[in-house]
Amino acid sequence: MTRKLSIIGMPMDLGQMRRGVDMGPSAIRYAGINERLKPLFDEIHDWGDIPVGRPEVVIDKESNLRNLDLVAEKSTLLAEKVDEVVQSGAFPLVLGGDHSIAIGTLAGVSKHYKDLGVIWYDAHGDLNTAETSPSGNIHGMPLAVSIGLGHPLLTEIGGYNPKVKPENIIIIGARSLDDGEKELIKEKGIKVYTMHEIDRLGMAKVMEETITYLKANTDGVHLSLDLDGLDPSDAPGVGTPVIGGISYRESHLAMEMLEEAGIITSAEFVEVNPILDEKNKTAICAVELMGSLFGEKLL
Ligand code: NNH
Ligand code: MN
Ligand code: MN
Ligand code: MN
Repeated sequence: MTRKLSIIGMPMDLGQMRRGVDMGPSAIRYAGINERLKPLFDEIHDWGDIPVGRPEVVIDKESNLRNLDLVAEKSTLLAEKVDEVVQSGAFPLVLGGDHSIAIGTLAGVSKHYKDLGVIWYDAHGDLNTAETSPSGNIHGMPLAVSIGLGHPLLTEIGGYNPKVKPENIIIIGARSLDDGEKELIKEKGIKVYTMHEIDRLGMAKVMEETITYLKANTDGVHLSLDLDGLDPSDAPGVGTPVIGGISYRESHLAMEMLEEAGIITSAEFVEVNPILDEKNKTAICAVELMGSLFGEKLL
């Protein structure tokens, strides 16, 4: 079977307030994604960017959902493209953009699976709703949207809802959870490996458990990797850095174990903000992690 990769850029910064993350796809391409992944696939097609433009930001104080209409509109475009890519038999790799882009990615991917698993690699839970969000920023909400919680303009993208079952989600790297998110995690029984578990068990054990669980319970797995899951010393170019994160080496191990297990069926790398970065370090880190995820070997 020919191994095909489709790259889709989603230059959207509307899910939060720090502009610059819209340049993430450019920064990741500049870091050499195409050349790096070329030896690992039979075919790579880079579709370029979904047209997001640079619309004026709108703050809807009443709904506590910043840029709701625009995020919904642009996410729908992404969902359609991702859907098309999955149908074509290629692996969809989406480059962000802030994490609100996951709403569109999951809307495009999840209809192709009965039981989609999600690995949410992030310092944050992204499980807020308008009611619990401290910021009104939609990039703090995509995982809640994927389980059907949030504004219908977001949860209904793609015409079906929910996209993911709470029991099919595993969050890795959490160390900054809002009160409402903590409650939701308990209420829905969402599995979370916080930094505490990663320190205590080690990344190898965390990934073994994650892989065993997802293999047994899902028929496809989406990896949503927020670069702020890593420690800011390894990935400084992110809008909301949180100290005490997953290391560069632990992250490579995680990607290598996922590759060995062969369970990942779609992926996105988000929150790369070159304006806040140091010599494109974070985009380079993203590309290196992709190398491990798609089968680059040390020897
Ligand atoms: N939890 C905060 C919020 O809802 C921060 C979310 N920021 C992120 N998430 N970068 O990954 O606004
Ligand atoms: Mn996130
Ligand atoms: Mn985050
Ligand atoms: Mn490696």
